[in-house]
Amino acid sequence: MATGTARPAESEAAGASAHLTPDDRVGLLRAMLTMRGIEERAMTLYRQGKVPGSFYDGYGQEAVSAGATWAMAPEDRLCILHRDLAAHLIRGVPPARIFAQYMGRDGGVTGGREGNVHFGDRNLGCVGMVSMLPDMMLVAAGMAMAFKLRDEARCAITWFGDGSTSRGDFHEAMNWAGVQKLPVIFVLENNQYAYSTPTAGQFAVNPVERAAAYGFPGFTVDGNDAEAMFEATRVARERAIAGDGPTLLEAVTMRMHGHAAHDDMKYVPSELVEKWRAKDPIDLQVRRAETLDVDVEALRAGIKAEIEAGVDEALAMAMPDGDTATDRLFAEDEALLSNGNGPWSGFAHSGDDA
Ligand SMILES: Cc1ncc(C[n+]2csc(CCOP(=O)(O)OP(=O)(O)O)c2C)c(N)n1
Ligand SMILES: [Mg+2]
Repeated sequence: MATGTARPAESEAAGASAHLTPDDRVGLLRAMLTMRGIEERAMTLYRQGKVPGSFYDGYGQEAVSAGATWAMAPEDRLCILHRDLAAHLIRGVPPARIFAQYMGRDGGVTGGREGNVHFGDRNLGCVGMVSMLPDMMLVAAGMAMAFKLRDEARCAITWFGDGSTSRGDFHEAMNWAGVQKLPVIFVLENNQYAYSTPTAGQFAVNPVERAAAYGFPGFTVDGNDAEAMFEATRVARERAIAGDGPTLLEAVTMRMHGHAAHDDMKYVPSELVEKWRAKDPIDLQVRRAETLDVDVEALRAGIKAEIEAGVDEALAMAMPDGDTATDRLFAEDEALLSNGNGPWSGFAHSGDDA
């Protein structure tokens, strides 16, 4: 089974995929700028005491969720983790609902039942994550099993961190997916740390190499290049839809902030952070957009205005009615999961609910 590095870009401006239109390439930049802008603004709200609990972000990792989600069709299903906000945005969750989610408002995705980590809009094909890591690998494999049994041309994807590769659930999901040739994509978000544990303390052999032992390919991808992430995921999806089984993608990136807002990450050498700052995924996509004659400053200004409007909208929303706390614990006469937007031009057609 293949293990290796997904094809690098021929040149920075040319990008990493012939399957992206200029609009797609700007769309990827927009998604990443929106993710970063929302998370930076939300950190301020957190410090003002308006976001309960803690606050987790994906600063510097925006390309991993943006690029991979761009390759997914509306009828595909996503298990999104705590540093993957761009996936929610691309599937169609607007900034106001994200801020409302973080602040526990009625208009948030879970209507005040969770904060900034465990949520997913099932009406957009997104499954809210459970905290035990990496259990969403098993959920994604289960959904892929259903697609296979129903003979549907659909695919499931999930993200998980380097830390969770040491758990038994990783083995179970990889093994079953390999045995059954399930249409599932596993994205290992290798951001060098699991809380304070560096990868050197996590595994002796890079987990991307384990894919071969389960009978399917594993590829290392530049996780700070949204177009490379898109291309690797597009290929993995085509393989899944063709019935050839799963793919493991190792997205190499860096956790640029602490594990969460409370963590000053004193244990991370500052030279390492600075080395990765020079490889910022947004800077790369900005340089590409400039070769397409995009007015990046106007794009940034428009996104900033959307974010501020989203904050105002969310702040004006009511807190949930406490009497509804036990509502929605069980599914009642409603579709469990509906489709998302999947705006990649190859999926311009949007399927009906399923
Ligand atoms: C089974 C399990 N053990 C411990 C935790 C607590 N925990 C939450 S996030 C985290 C670190 C995860 O690191 P990694 O998988 O590398 O993801 P990252 O946060 O770096 O994106 C830990 C230990 C958990 N959620 N689940
Ligand atoms: Mg990690």
